[in-house]
Amino acid sequence: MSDGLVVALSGGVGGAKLALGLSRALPARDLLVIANTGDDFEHLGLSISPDIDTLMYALAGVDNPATGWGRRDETWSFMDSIAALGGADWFRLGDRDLATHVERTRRLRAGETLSQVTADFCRRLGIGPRLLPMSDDRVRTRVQSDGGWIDFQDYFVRQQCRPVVRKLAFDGAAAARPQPEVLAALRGGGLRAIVICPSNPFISIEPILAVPGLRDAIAQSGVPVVAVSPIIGGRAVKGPTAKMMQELGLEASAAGVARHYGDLLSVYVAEPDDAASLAGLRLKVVAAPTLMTSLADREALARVVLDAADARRRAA
Ligand code: FO1
Repeated sequence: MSDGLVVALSGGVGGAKLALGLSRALPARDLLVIANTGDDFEHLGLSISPDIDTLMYALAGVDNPATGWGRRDETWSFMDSIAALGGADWFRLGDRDLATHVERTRRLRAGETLSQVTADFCRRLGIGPRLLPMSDDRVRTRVQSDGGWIDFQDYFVRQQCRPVVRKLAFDGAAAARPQPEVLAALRGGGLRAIVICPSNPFISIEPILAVPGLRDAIAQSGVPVVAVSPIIGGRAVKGPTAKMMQELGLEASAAGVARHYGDLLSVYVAEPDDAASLAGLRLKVVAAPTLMTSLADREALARVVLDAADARRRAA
């Protein structure tokens, strides 16, 4: 008997930890993960989808535990050879990971959709839950800094998030069609909860919400929308979230993130110390440890999220 479908929105590393926790707390058929594709880019002639791959490797248990992205037990012969040839080596592509990009690029050129490629890769990796892109259409996150507009991976990796972020844009989002299965899942019956994983709200979750139809489908789903704060004590667990919030003139705190999501949220899960600062918000706040270092942490936080959603539904 299914308790209903859980739909999780996620970007890369931080979100993937909770997605893995959810995959261990739920039957495979009861979890659908929507991946951000705004980070995607063409590099060395390859179509690269970092957040899809980070989620895929995490769900398959083949992720690199040190970095959170790319594969474990990696070798770097390709990168060494590319550098020797004067090619770009700032975006590290391991030899095992390279196969994913080469085969995805080949299939996309052959006319497959990103969803079809992702579903087949997940099947071959033995992943049970559904992992789908937010859209099969091209969406590209761009960062406006003092020197002009920068492509996302150039900002995030090549320039290591140093540029000051003045504005973000999601090129193509307005014309992008929501991935059909994703939209059907959000609009269909049988939903239990919608989870916003602790990814960067601005560069990982916002692009998903910018795809026409998705934010409304979430807002009108009639089920609890539970977000986990990506900020602990004013600092992002990983990545540029806090720095970006300051640069965007927002309060870099758990409360600042909750305010950013606004009335989309029903429940917000944050560290006990941060939960106190959230008291003023008209939002159900659940205090819990949100730092996920072990697999047990990932599962525990997933259960906190699911329990909070179920409690919310009973109270409604
Ligand atoms: N992030 C880095 O900071 N440095 C890298 O060299 C790098 C390579 C890379 C390769 C494949 C992949 O799927 C992700 C990779 N990432 C790298 C992470 C990626 O830039 C970010 O995870 C997302 O785009 C933001 O969440």
